[in-house]
Amino acid sequence: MQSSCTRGAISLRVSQFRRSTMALAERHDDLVIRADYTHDQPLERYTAEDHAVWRDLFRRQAALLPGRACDAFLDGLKGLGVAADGVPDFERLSDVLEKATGWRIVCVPGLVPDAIFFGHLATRRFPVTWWIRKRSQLDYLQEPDCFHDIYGHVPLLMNPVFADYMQAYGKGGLKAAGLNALHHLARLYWYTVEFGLIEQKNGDLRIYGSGILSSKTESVFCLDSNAPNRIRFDLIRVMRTRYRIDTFQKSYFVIRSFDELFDATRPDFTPLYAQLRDQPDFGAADIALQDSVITRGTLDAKQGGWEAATADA
Ligand code: HBI
Ligand code: FE
Repeated sequence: MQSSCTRGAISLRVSQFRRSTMALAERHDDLVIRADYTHDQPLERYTAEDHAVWRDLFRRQAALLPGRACDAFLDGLKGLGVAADGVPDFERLSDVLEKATGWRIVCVPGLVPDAIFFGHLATRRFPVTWWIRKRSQLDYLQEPDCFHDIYGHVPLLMNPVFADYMQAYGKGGLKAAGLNALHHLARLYWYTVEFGLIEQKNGDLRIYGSGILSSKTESVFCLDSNAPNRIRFDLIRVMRTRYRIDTFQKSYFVIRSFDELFDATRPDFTPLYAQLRDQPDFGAADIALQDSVITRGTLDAKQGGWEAATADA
């Protein structure tokens, strides 16, 4: 089944984390990893094939995303100067990013524990996985790799409002962990940072979620298919909604601007978590009575035939 390339990133559970760190232990046997899980980017380890995989992934997305990705992403990508030619040097990108919004990239071996992840975001450091997928995994991969992390996430960190939202999310994560509410906050991350859509001023729907931006098939599906729901973003609604990691999304939530997102998440979430404790979850495909629906999806199991039709395109 085709799906976006990083579904495992956010659905991290302890067991999954152990499994992925064990796999990583073999891959990263002799890297010197610091207490905050960062290490130097081992630039010398990228093979010609690794660079070729980057190039192919980059070119595919570059052909698809004009007119589909939001302007802030396209501007950020251009501003960063990430090129098609191969896996970039994270330090060089960090220098450009830091001048724009004060963020830096830190290099990590893969998924890191929640507290570590949030700690980095809270201090404006974005953890980026050093390695890149194999050619056999071009379209599907459970863990984040450097193509997802750099191409999907970093361009939007060039946008000042989005940059502040990500830092606030990190601070919120540290707090949510103490309040036993991490699953609610993980849903917010999933439906915004990873799989969010935005309505631009001219009414066009565009992509800003990194899980979509780094996936060839989902970048088309999320806008063109009649299978999924597209629903206006509402903070509580999103935090009540379960998500699927094994298929294209059943529902996308649409913001009007990054300011809307940042403003919605500015208040203290402590009373919201108390409120959420008494409310049942929505399934990933459900429409709620109070939803402002932009498109109601057909939700048919074959996703409108779309997925099968384009899997190998
Ligand atoms: N670690 N490297 C990395 N990347 C992530 O996206 C990530 C992580 N650890 C935890 C995590 N995401 C999520 O569990 C939270 O956003 C909820
Ligand atoms: Fe991600």
